Amino acid sequence: MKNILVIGSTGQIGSELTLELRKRYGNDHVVAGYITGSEPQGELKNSGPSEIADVSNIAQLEAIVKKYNIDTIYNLAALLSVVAESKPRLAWTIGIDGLWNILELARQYNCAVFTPSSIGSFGGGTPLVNTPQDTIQRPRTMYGVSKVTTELLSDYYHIKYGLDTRAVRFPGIISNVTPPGGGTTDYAVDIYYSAVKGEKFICPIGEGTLMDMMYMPDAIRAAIDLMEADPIKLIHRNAFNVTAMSFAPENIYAEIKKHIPSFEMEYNVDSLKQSIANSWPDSMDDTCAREEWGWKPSYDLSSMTIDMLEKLSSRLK
Ligand code: AKB
Repeated sequence: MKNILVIGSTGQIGSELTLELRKRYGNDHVVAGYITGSEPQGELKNSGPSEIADVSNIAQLEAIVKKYNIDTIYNLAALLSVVAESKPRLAWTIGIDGLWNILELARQYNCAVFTPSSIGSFGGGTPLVNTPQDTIQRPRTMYGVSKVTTELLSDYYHIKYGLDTRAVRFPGIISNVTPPGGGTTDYAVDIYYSAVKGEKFICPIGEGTLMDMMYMPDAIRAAIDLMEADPIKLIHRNAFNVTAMSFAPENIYAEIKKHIPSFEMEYNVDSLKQSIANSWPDSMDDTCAREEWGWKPSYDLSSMTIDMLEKLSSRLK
C-alpha cells in the first residue's frame, strides 16, 4: 500500500487530486500538505490526515515523511505564470529551492516524486504547432525558467541517484471545483462562471490565440497513471507532453453559446497574458505519453463544456 504526501493539497489541482488519491489508496494513506493560510476545508479536511508542509522547511517535511512512512510525494507547490512574473524570487524559492528540499528528502527516504511541469516550459524558438516531446525549451518568463529547471533537476536526481521522478507538462487545466489563480489560461475557467451567472465575459486573451487545455478529471488521471506506470516502459520522465484539446477564445465562446445562446463575450486583451500565451504552443504532440504509459484523454471541448455548465449551474444557481 502506498503512503502519499500531497504538497499544495488545497490548490487547484491538489484539492481534487488528494480526494481521488484517497479513493484509490485509502483515506489514511494520503496526507494533505498545506501552508498556513490555506488550510483544508470540508471533505478535504474531514476525509483524511493533513499537515502543514512548507517546501522551504525541510525539517517539517521530514517529520511528515517519518510519521506517515511516506513513499510517494506529489509536489504541487508553485506560483502560476502571471503571478510568477510579478514575484520572480518567490517563484524560484517555491519552485526550485522547494523542489531541492523535496528531492533531497526523497533520496534519503526513497520516495517517488511527481512535480508537474507545464506548457510554460516552452517558448523562445519552440515549434508552436504540434510541439514535439523533445525540442527547444528557452522560455523567457520566470514561470517557464522555473519549469524547465524543475524538469532538469528531476531528471538529474533520477540519472545520478536513481530516484523515481516523473512529471507531465500540464496544459491549461479547467475545473468546476477550486478556481485557479494567476495563470494565463485561467480565462478558460472564468468564461464558464460568467456564462452561468448570466454575465458578459471580458476576455483577456486575443482572438485566434490557440493553447492546449485539459479538463480536471483527465489531469488527475494523467498524474496518477504516470505514477502507476511500469518504469521499464518509460523512455522519458521529466516531463511528458500531455494534452486533451487545443482552442482559442472564440472556439470556447461558440461552444458555450450552443447551450446559452444569450451569452456575450468581448475582448480586452491583457498585454502580459497575451505575450505569455503567444510564446506557448498552439498544440502539443503527446505521442510519447500515449506510447510509453497509455495516456488518452476522455474529454474534448464539447463534452467538457456540457459537464462544466451542468456542474456550475447546479452549484451557482
Ligand atoms: C498557467 O496559465 O500559468 C498555468 C499553466 C498552463 O501552466 N495554467
